Amino acid sequence: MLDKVVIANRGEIALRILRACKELGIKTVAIHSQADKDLMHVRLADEAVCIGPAPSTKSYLNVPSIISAAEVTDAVGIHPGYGFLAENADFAEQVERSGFTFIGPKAETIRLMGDKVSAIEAMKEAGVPTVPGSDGALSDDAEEIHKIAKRIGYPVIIKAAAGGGGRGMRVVHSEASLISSIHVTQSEAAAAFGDDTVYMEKFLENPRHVEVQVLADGQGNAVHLFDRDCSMQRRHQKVVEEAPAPHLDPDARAQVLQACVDACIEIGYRGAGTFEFLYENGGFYFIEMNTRVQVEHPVTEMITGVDIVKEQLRIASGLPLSLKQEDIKVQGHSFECRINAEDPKTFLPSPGTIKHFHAPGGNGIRVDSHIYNGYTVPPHYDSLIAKVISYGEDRETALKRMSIALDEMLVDGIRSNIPLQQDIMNDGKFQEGGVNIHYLEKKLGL
Ligand code: MV4
Repeated sequence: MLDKVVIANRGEIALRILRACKELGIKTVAIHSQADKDLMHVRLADEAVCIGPAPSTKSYLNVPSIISAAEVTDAVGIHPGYGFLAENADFAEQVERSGFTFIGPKAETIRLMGDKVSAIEAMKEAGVPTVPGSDGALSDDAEEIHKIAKRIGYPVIIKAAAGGGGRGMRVVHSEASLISSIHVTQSEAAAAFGDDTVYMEKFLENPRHVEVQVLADGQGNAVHLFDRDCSMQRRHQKVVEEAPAPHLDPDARAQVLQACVDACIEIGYRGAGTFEFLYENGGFYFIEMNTRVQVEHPVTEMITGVDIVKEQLRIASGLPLSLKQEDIKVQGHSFECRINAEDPKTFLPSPGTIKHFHAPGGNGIRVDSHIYNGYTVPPHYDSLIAKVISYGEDRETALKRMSIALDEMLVDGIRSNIPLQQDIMNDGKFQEGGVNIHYLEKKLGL
């Protein structure tokens, strides 16, 4: 097992990683910005190193500072969490070149998945169902582009190869605006990512966002941990997630789960990963792969009993997967509500001091949070302050427990989206399950 790990993140996920390390007997190093010296995990870690000023570019994104922190503390591994440097292939490479273990996939895998064109190509090759599309980057031959769009059929969507997570996309409804839309997407991509490569897909109008969690050891073993539905989102920010994804076609689901496992083995995947799909009319269409632990991983942990972060640490230690697919069963249902320090109506961030925090509890409730009475939410980072996770033997029970938990929860001194989450739990269509990615924005009148 790894002897000592640097936790290269902050907030709830830093605390989540710290707890997993402690369970495995791994020593911990918290690295933090000047604004984050009072974070919960900084107090609880064996050692703490301040790596720079508040802005993330000077701290959590500062690669030399992070590697130096690992050097001066004699750490052997670095866990990137999510966000920040978690999917930066150059970072993973530098970590390994400096003699440390990057807790995640090989740098080349991160690079393969970071380029959406190569990711889709690799997955299609491995037998994962993809969206009908250009099968590669678009050339600058207008005639050829028009041919591709005609074959796919309008509407189509133009996406930046270096984009992902909703950045650098444009929907095209007819031939008239195709070429100009491609040019705009290309210049935006060049400005945002320094890469103007774009590709084309059929635009699916009312899909759900369903994703598949996998674990692989890079030694020929891989398993899936079933699926999650993350369709409840606003402006590409997930608001509620659940596992398993409700009301899926059972045959299509079984096929896609197996395809994800096969693809992991095919590409030699290592670590935890997520295959993102659009799900429409009973079919799955791969769009992207995430090569990190995700915010919503707890709902999968609740229904499978597998500790995903501990598995990441075991895999990074070189241990073969101990889990067998036939031993992993879905038991019950789980929801996650993301609690943000933001105005529930305007969605504007609401940093400040939490005068009073009361966490919900009871049967089937888990709270992953770093906040405490008197904690000040800094304005410099994202506004996630807690994840309330519910579990029940069925979906209805899990939903009921979530609703009760949200009523119990108290966050005083700053504004939070708890009222919005309560609204969602009371929504009839949400209660039925299976709403699409546009549902929440329509409900909010966006
Ligand atoms: C799409 C799509 C419809 N058709 N691709 C947005 C984020 C990025 N991961 C991919 N996204 C989409 N790709 C095709 N061919 C609709 C979206 C999309 C979306 C996807 C998942 C969750 C929320 C979304 C919100 C708007 C658009």
